[in-house]
Amino acid sequence: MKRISLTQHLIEAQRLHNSIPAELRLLIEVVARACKTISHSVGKGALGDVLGSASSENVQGEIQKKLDIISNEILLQANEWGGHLAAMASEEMEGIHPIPNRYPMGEYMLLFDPLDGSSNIEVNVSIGTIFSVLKAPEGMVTPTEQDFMQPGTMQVAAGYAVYGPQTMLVLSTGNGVHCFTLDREMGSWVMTQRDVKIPEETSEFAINASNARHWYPPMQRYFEELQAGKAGPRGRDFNMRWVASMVADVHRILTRGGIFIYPADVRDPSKPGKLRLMYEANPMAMIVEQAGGAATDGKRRILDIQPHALHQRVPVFLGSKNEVELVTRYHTEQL
Ligand code: AHM
Ligand code: MG
Repeated sequence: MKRISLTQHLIEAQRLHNSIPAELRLLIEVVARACKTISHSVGKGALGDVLGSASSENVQGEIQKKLDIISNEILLQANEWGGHLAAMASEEMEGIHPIPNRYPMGEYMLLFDPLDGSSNIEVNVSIGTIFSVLKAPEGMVTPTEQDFMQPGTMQVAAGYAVYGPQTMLVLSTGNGVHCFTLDREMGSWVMTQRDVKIPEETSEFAINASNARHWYPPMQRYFEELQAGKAGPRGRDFNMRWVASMVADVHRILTRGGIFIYPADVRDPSKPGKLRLMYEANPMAMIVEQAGGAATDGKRRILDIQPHALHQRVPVFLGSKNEVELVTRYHTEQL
């Protein structure tokens, strides 16, 4: 296979299909460059003094890790000055981050989870960055939180970087999903998989089963049937994997199929699930759908959800189509 770089891929997509406007291409390249910088910091570990907790909490009341803050800063600084953005929003910041007046304002808005899977930092397990790109509403002068309240179908690009044994960037601009591996010597992103597709059938699931006793009945039923294996109603055995980094779990599903679930549970109805719609569920749902999979909140398509708050949480069921449809049916049958 003739290797092409991320830049070449984006320029060709712009030229041949006119699918990527020049400003969006610039934006993606800047995000990709920031991910390279984050990957470098992650790779330094203790040598770079980047491990451990910072002495602060984020808006969700979670203790921030040093790398959460470093990664957030890297993304903010990289994206402020290019003239392609109007505002940014991050899982690690309470409010939106409008582009400072000293820089020109562009037509896109960027949302990100700067460092997903933070609990895995110290144990040297894969972590990542997730991002989503929206267009600023027509005629917007001063960006507000309200301008970000667009359903996931409005995303013009989404992707993630996974910092694992290899650093990879997975991207969709609405024309399939393509994967790029970071060539560490050359410092460039090289396409290593084009138009990835998730198998429709799977016998592998990813869920934090330690929460099982708190789940609602449809989820309990689905899980019990998976566990029953060959002898149960599903008639086959299922394997389980849970990395506790959504990027790593989704990347596995993209590679060999599977279903990823973070359901709501009975503990705190104001927090339906753990994952955030704008920074995690929406971008991953776009990637998964573009790869032929499905993504729901148990009842509806995630990409159709009209957001009402920047940091809102949603239950997430995504991956191989047949499995996502089945567990979604179990939930909707109960309505
Ligand atoms: P984070 O963005 O604060 O790292 O939290 C999100 C992560 C996901 O990557 C992962 O799927 C999930 O939290 C793991 O949760 P749990 O610790 O309950 O297994
Ligand atoms: Mg996260």
